[in-house]
Amino acid sequence: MAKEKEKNPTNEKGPKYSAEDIYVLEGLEPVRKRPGMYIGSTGLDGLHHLVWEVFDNSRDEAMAGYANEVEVALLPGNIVRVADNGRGIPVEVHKKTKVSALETVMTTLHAGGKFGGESYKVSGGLHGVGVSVVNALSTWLKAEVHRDGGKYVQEYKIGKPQNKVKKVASSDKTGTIVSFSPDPDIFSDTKFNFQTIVDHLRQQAYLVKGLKIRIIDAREYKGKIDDAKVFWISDLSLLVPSYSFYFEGGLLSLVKHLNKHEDVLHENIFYVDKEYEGVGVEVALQYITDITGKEMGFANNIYTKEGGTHITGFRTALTRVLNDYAKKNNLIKKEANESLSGEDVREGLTVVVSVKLPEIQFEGQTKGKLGSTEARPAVDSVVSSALAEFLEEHPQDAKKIIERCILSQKARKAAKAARETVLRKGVLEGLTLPGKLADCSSKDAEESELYIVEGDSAGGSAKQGRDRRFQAILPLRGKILNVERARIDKMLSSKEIRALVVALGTAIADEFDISKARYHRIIIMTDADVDGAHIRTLLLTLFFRHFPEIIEKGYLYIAQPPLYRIQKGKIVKYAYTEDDKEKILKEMKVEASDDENKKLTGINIQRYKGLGEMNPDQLWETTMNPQNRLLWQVTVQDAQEADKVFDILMGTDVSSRKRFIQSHAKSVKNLDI
Ligand code: 0RA
Repeated sequence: MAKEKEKNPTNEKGPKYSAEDIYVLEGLEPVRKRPGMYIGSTGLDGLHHLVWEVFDNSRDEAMAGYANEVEVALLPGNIVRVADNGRGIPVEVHKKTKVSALETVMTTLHAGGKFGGESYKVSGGLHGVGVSVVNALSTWLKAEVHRDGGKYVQEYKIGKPQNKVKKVASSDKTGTIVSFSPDPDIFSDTKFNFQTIVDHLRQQAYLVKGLKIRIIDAREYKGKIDDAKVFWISDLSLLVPSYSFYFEGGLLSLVKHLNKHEDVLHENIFYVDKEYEGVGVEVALQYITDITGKEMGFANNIYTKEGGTHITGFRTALTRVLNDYAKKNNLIKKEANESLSGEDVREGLTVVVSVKLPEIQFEGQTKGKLGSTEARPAVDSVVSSALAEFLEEHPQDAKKIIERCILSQKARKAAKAARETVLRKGVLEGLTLPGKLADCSSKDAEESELYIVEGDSAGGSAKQGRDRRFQAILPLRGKILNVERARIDKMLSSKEIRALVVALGTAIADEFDISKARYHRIIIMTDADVDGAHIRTLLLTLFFRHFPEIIEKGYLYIAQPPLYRIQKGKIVKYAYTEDDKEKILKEMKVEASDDENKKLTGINIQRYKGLGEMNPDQLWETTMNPQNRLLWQVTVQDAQEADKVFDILMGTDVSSRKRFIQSHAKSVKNLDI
């Protein structure tokens, strides 16, 4: 998402105020002038930021121990309504400003949360800017406070109060309800994405254990919604989409959820939630048998995708505690270089680390990295003692974990040795070009093309149909590609992949040299079906992981074979998409028909099921001849995407693989993977 370019002249996080200055009124005009500075962007990210901002205030009230329920409802008229059962924002008239505290909070920049000073004030990170910013960017906002036996209401338009805070009814409840409608003059798109909201709030529910979060999508509800009558929208029992999240176990529940479809190595999940010198530290972890784990960090409930000091503290503690335990129990030898490395102890680990800090600092390219130095010793200390205790109390689990780490270490050592052997200078270069490769006669890489073709039969057609001057063909059998992608030695133990690496000419890993590439066009040619998509995904992943420069240079392509051959008399046309087919048929003056492979008014439509069905001439004509062919240049993003779906396609979780293939079958056909 594009971020605003302007920089705040005084401070990264906004103008700096001391505690006394907070009562100096500042209008909301700066917010409307430079919304991006306060909410990141005026696109969809910024729009949803409004919801997070209002939600965060209610969530903080819950974290301070005063609320346990928050309800977020999308209402007709593009209204978002957030209700909590906390203390209610104070409404009494403020000494200095002579206006209601509620009005001050709603109309003053940076006034949010400055009242309850001693409470755990954790919102604020990148954009914890206060609800007044939401008010400034809304055409309409209504604040409703239930406290001291009354219900108090104030409404605003573009941040300006429309009435004094007034008591409109008596109430036996306490809490705050904020409803707002985003200003279309500010946002390029004001349509909220329900799924985005659900996903974000589910994550928040894991991060704040014991908090009940309800999300209701009543935007399409046709009847009247009289929300003044109820505190919770759910009391109206509307038949609309809704979700409820409540996780008693906090991060323990999250790790359980993340490992739901995994084969777990040990039953007990390690969990700790403790404070250390003013820093809250919550950590949960569990190993899985697969090598791909997950490591997630949060700081003040904000996801830190680039890690930071909390993650560093965790890693240090994990490595030290596991080594100490292993040595103490004679599971590894005490002398040096038997120690488990950080990589050894993190293989197959699912862990979530969440810290709560009174002051928070972010750094890194996208401000996704925690910089606060106090998080590191806090997490290190809390995890060190709690994890040591966990291992003592669960010797069975401990044994499995250490054994697994030792196995990772052995595999890593073996991989390193194998890699050194394989890569020993000259080994790959010394190999002759693979027998399966039908090379081109040109030695000029710039004009040379390598077709990587699925299957021997299609490979045969391609060899016959090609222009041998500049086109080389390497047939690959897909199944053999199905190897462990993370390990270079295992990968190179596949004859097929070794052949590919030798053909490419670039070598691999430390020896990789793009200038030695033998072809500047490397073209993946697979069938337009699910198997073809699978093999293409494997190859994309292989290039993404081990030959990223080839992709960056723009050398990698995907061939697009036609789906149909359409013939009328002497005219033959090829359709590469369903749209193409419609167009061609229209030109040939027939309506599209489902009656494929039948002659309709002298028109013959042949559907290609695989490359193998094409004779060499047709393959040349449709897919290899530079004059006619359609090539898709692979971008790093395409490959990254493939790498992501790789786990789904190759992982042990058969049901999600099936679901993926079913839901993507169509796009796979269009190479839209
Ligand atoms: C400061 C003080 C008090 C309540 C709140 C803030 C508060 C703010 C929001 C925003 C959304 N929901 C909220 N709930 C509470 C109360 C101080 C007191 O009563 O002593």
